Amino acid sequence: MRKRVIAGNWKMNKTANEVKKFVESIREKVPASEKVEAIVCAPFPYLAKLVEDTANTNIKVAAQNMHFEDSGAFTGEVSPVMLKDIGVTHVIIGHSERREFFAETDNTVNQKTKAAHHHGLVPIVCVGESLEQREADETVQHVRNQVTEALKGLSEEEVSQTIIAYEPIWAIGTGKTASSEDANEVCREIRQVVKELTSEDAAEKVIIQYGGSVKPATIDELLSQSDVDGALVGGASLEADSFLSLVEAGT
Ligand code: G2H
Repeated sequence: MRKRVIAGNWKMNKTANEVKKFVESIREKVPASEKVEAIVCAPFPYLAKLVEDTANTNIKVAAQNMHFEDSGAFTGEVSPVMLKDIGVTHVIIGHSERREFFAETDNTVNQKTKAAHHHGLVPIVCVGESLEQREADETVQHVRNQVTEALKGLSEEEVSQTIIAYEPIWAIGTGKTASSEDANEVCREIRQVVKELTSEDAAEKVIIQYGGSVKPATIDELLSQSDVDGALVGGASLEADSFLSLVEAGT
């Protein structure tokens, strides 16, 4: 039985005071459960304090991006070594906003995914098609390619410990959610690619999330699908109550 993973991606939102209030209102309420893992993906300036403030709770802390190099002359970048050093456990890699606005490619996504594993961070690798690709019936091929490129050079164990987030670009922040059947179809396809690349065992273990306008009202149906193991949630993860009900849906 795979764990459900609910990750709140705050994107470029919140002040330090808002982060403090958010953590205060959820820290005792996130359930200790074998079934669900709760992660907050915060902007860099808040990560170290968040790790401190969530110690001995059931909340894990993730970064939203990182560089693949350990250190060096990369002004403005943050390395996996630094994230690990402060106690971050997960990192989002290749979110479509990074691919679109910050020139992330399948190649950088692959390098970052490998670097994350190398340093003991769990990568949450984002894939997903544009509206044009969906309308041209290219969704499956595009997502299969993205997954294949992202996982290149990873060991079977690393693949099985990767989280893959399927986020159709046309559903991100638009209020349009893929139907749970459509989401499941692509998630199933992702599991199939993982199986082809590695083994049935790795495919059974890999966590596949859906992301794109997930709300407390839509999460139950998504989680009832065979191949959707959780959600990567933006807008609806910003408010403590909403985030909590998303996590509770996974229990
Ligand atoms: C997709 C998602 C979080 P939202 O980007 O990764 O955001 O739930 O706001 O569509």
